[in-house]
Amino acid sequence: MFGHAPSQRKPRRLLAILVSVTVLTAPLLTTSDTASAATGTPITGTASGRCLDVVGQSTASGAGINIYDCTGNANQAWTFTSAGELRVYDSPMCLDVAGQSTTPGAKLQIYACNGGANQQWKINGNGTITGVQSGLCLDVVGAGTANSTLVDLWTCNGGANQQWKTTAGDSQPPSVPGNARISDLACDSVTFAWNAAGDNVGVAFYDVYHDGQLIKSVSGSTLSTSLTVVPGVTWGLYVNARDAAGNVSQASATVPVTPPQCQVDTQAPTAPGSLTGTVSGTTVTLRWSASTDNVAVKFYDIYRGTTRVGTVTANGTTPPATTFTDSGLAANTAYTYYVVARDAQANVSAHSNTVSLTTGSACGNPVCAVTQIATDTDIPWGLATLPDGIILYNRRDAQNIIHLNPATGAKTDVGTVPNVQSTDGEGGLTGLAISSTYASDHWLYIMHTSPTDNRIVRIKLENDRLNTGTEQVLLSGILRNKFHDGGRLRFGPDGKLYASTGDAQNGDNAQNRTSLNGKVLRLNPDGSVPSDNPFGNAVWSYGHRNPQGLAFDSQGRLWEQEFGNAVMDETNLITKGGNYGWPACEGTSGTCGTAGFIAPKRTYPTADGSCSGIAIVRDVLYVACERGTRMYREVISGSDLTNVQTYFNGTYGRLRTVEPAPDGGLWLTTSNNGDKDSIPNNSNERIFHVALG
Ligand SMILES: [Ca+2]
Ligand SMILES: [Ca+2]
Ligand SMILES: [Ca+2]
Ligand SMILES: [Ca+2]
Repeated sequence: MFGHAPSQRKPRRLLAILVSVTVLTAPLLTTSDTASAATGTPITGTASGRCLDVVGQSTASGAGINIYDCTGNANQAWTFTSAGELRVYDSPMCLDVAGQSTTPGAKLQIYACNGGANQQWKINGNGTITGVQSGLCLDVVGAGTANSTLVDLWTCNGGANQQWKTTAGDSQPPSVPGNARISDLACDSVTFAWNAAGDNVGVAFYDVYHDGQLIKSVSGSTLSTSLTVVPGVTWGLYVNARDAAGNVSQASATVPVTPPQCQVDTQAPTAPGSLTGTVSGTTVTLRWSASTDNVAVKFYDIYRGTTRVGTVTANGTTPPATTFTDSGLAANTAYTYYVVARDAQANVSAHSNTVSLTTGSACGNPVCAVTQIATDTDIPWGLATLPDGIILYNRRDAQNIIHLNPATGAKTDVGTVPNVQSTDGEGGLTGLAISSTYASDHWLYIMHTSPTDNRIVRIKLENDRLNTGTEQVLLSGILRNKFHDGGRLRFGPDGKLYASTGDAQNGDNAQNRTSLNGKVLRLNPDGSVPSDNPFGNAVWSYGHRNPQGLAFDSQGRLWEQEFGNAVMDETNLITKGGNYGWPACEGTSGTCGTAGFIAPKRTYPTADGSCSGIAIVRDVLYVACERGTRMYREVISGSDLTNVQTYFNGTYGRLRTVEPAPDGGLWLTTSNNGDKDSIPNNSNERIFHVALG
């Protein structure tokens, strides 16, 4: 009866790899048992988690239909055709209602495809599959969930035994929800609404986000929802449509919202007291006593002379710290400091007392002098150093690459990268890496968003100009979205090119090893897939949400930095084929105990983190954080990160990219303005050199 023998056919995965890794189609085809690769995709019962299955793997007309453990075998591989058929097997048979019955309880079978109305089906946005002739639902008999429970037709009743998840016939995402808008803005709530998106099958859900963070998902019939918001805090709201097959639309336009305060507060905090400081080499550490406020102290601003050099921030209901470290000062120099307190409504206290401190004769600290080497009106993203010490960096929204002499600050535009399109969010011209054999081949490796996808290309830099005629697309088809576009490139000591890709705002992509999204990818320099990759495609590790940092330590191990959703971010030590848990697990929050999930080496509350780039110098990890407006220094000790220290907290604002500099120090870039839009040159950013002790 069952006949579910071990696979007589290759798993479907092979086919999906061939589709998703476009550059590799030919080589794999020649080495694979393509004749036995089943076409089609599974149809999974929501209640049972089991697959719609032809009983006994029979290919004979009249063979029945049941649910069974998903095997990837050909008797579970369905193709939804434009005629509304659900075909199975390579010599196709059709899902068929026996005797053309339209009565509840009608038997399902396979039968030679004949175009009959009893072989036509509708895959609905609510997860049901209905017969066109009968209007009845595909139904697991008796709401059973066990292997070999038969499937028949029954009156649609909304039961979970009538809901199916399938990508059969639907790889087409919904259209973009239109006219995103807000109304009824109050201090702690707002109504967010949009126009319905279209889809070839039906919109199953709308996913509502702010700034890359999923707030909630609502049903496909819902076109407005009330959101809880934070008084005084600006969010960018948007919505994506998702169909039952898991295809996610591009995002709506972003609607900014800044709720008013619930109660007006005009009373400033008390002045911070008892400011003292200690000096170690060229580093000053300040301490003071806490201020009080009628509501709450939210920030302390630290001034050196008359310049604000840092801000420490409250985290939820935890008050801000009362200490600050000012690093990278000049030697033998006197500095004066004071501190002020601020509440959430910008009431500023009187100054604390002032302290004067004189630095030592030399930097004896891990982090020494910070020198600004350039400014930019766009977002510096990928940054790399050429063999001659010249910096190249990508301008994310302006879409060009700049040649920067760090000694003089002189900048030259080496050219615009073709076919770049930002996403009114995080996409654009992102990762940059230089060929390990650059002196002879002049290749620049570039990751960017295009109008259709994210992709990795290489272009030769010749005579200090991008020769766009040499462009080669190494890997395309990495899904894009407004946020979660990943974007970092890094060559490993093994000569392979590693890339970090976001989940394109669809967590299912991260666990799908045939998807290029939510991954660390690994390619040969010519874009082909290394023969020792774990899954036969470009995927090196999976279960990632939005990784934007990659760096190798002295043992050749790969470290990765990844944005979480609303709870925590993470630093991971990447292993071949590893599963890092997203979307079930965010950092150490959620369903993280699942066998095979690899835990992060360190997590960060998103308010203290939201870190993008990482660099490793002498086995110390440096982490550049955006929302956390700081750089972490973390010592790699064995497989752990120890002696974690925070630098530049609020001194330079949001930090994007940190890279090793040729002199043993770091390059460090900011990302303060215009980094959530597609508008070029609306930023005011800085590039620093950081000397390390
Ligand atoms: Ca669709
Ligand atoms: Ca107050
Ligand atoms: Ca993880
Ligand atoms: Ca911009």
